[in-house]
Amino acid sequence: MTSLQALIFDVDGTLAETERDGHRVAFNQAFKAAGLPWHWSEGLYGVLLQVSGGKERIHFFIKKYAPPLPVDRDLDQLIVEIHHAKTHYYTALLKAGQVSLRPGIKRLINQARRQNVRLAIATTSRLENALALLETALAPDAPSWFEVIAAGDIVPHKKPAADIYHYVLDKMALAPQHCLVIEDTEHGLTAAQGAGLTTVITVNDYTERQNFAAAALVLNHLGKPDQPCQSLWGHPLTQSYFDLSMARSLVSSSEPLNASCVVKRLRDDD
Ligand code: XBP
Repeated sequence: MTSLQALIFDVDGTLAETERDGHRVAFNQAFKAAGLPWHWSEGLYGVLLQVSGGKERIHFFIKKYAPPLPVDRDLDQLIVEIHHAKTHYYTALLKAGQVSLRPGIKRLINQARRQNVRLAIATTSRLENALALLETALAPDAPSWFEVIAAGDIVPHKKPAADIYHYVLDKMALAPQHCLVIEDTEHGLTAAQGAGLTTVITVNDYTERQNFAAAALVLNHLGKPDQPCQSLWGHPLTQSYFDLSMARSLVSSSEPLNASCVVKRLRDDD
């Protein structure tokens, strides 16, 4: 039987809804500060999200939409500067407490820590952003709970390439069949699947229409006592939240999801 040894979390959209009111807002602040008349609306940002990584997203925007550009500037250098400023605005937003965790994230992480299930992060975003989110939304020492925090340019190819997940597996010296990934996008699923990892998807407004046929389970969120989750694809749920017993069932070859699980009572701080 295969045993669950680690949970690997994506960050943006999975740990917290960071894209629309976080990254997008910070990009717009950086454009304004650079004197550029660019604005990424919520709708446009949904299109731009098909490209992972902030610098790559700006490149894609310029190529696809040909916005006004300063004539006397090196484009690559300009993008690096905008992205640097954007990181500053984004982390300031997190530090101002603007972003909170999605339902059930804190509970699942706490349960994993209590049961010695190892934890890791695999994100396309910059390391500063991932650390700031963990520190502000989870706990000041939360980064130390994660054995590996793989972020941004640490690998040559961002999601949907599998590089970031191969990197995490390598660092943790784990085989993919002992891990479960929590993701929110098709790109993330493709990346995890490319590394042979079983994946649970928690959708959000930007990703709910994407193709998650390769996921083990698709939920609206992980669920918590006063906010039960719903299964959108995979297995019908017989409990109101996703927990380690379900994670174990998903990675185990001999234990399919138990349809007779009962709703459990959770502590409020879970
Ligand atoms: C989300 C992303 C990132 C952020 C921007 O990554 O695609 O590009 O939107 O991050 P993930 P940076 O879902 O893998 O966490 O500006 O720091 O690149």
